[in-house]
Amino acid sequence: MTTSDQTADILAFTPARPTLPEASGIVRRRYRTIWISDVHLGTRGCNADMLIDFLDHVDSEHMYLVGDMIDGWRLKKRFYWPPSHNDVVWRLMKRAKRGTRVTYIPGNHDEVFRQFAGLDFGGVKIRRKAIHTTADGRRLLVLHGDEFDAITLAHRWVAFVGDSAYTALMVVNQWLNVARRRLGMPYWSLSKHAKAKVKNAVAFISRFEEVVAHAAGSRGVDGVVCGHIHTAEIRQIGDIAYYNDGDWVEGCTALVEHFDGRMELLHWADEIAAREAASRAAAAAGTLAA
Ligand SMILES: [Mn+2]
Repeated sequence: MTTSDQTADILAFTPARPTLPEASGIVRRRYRTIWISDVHLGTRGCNADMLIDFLDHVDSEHMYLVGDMIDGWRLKKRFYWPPSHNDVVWRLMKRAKRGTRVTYIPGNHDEVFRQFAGLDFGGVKIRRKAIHTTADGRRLLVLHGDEFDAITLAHRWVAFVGDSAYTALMVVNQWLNVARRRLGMPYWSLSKHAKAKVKNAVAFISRFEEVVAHAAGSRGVDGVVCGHIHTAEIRQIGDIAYYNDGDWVEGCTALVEHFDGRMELLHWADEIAAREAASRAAAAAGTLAA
């Protein structure tokens, strides 16, 4: 079975209804734009449950899927596609149907979709890159970021992020965090420890950010949004605003644009922890009142 057969299968598997229905009775937070990437559907490391929670709590006029949404490399080795991964695809397709302008920019792990660049699928525009104009009139180049692997060597960090030892670590991380949540403890991230394990990971990452910003500058835009290195960031580099929306393997972050053009990184594990703390406080107050 080829990767593109499997890709076609995934799209065919996407059911009329999600296994987990969309959460009802939630007033969704509205943003002008949402960027997410590096979801790696088709791997055990993917935090699909947290992404589903995110998708059920937010809405936007524009949405960019900035690559590595599906991990074709991993799927080729071993087919792994639990119902929650279908639910993510279902929710993204549903948004496009509801009128969100969705642009999908395939990355290196889902490069099989790059052959469809220029086409529209179910209201989703597939492109190699895009220009997004913010509410305050800034032009942002949106691309995945693997284009710069050869120059930056950041792929050494990404290769570590993609290898089986790291994936195993992430599975442990998930179990650990399920346990921590049951105990009312906040999400604990392994990324600092993981980065310390790869010699020069921090140098690769900052070099990547500078090379991408420089490339954006030479294209005459005001900023750049990318993913790929699983390191969320908002950083001014010379005249260029550098934005990285992070990942949903470990960081569980999204980049959002508010209606005035202001940009923000959302750390969804922190948002869930804050929501749960608030509901515990409300329950405790209710108990006291009664
Ligand atoms: Mn990538």
